[in-house]
Amino acid sequence: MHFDVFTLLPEVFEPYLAASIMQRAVSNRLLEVRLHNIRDWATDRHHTTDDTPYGGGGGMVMKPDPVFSAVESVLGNPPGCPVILMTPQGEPFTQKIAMKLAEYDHLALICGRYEGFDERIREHLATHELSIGDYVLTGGELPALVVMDALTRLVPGALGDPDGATDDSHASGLLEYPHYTRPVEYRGWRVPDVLLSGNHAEIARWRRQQALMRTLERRPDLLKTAELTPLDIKFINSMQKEQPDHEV
Ligand code: 9D3
Repeated sequence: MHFDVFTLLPEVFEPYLAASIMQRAVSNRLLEVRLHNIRDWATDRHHTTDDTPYGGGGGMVMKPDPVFSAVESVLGNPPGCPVILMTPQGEPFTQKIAMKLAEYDHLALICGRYEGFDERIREHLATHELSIGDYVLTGGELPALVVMDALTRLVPGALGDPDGATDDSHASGLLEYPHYTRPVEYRGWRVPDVLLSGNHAEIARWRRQQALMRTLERRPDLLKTAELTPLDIKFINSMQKEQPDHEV
């Protein structure tokens, strides 16, 4: 997987890339991240990358020329790979989108500062627009790292673990069951007896029920698309008789 990142703050990527599992993927030649400072393509004396909005109003807008020049000089015209614009107006990023994007071996990511991009960047340069959720950040750099991190762990071998992210495919679309490790008692809080029983069928049933309860409590929206067996549905219905405050 190869990323070209266009940003006004390339230095913010370096410590995360150097410290995380992403570094190992870089060392193993499974991942390559090239950082490009959009300011290097600003041609005026002050290397201006933003300007005031036509029509007035507050805030500053990313100028088109430095962004087009940066992307086209690195990737050509047309760029030849998807060009993803990180923007609060983009499609909400999900694991499904991550899996789709992981099919490409080369992606460009554009990060903005200021209030937004000149519309011509979205219309004539970007092929995709992504948001990472409904909260306001100061720029697209953390969102770009989030997207690269999620895609990196989908690159075969990048997790080190031989099963790796393929294990995600065993996920049923439910929240996870509770995990415990040693000691069996910590500050008087005991690990549930069922997990110490050695009865693997019983453990599997308990974990499934915990996952279903937790999903019903915290993310009932997920139950609409989760893969549920008739037994799961029976269990959920019995839960709802006890605590009927959730819509499914
Ligand atoms: C006044 C309207 N604001 C939009 C909510 C303007 C604005 C605020 C912050 C425009 C850009 C930004 C900086 N954020 C991003 O560039 C960004 C982002 C985000 O803030 N949240 C979630 N995903 C993303 S992707 C890029």
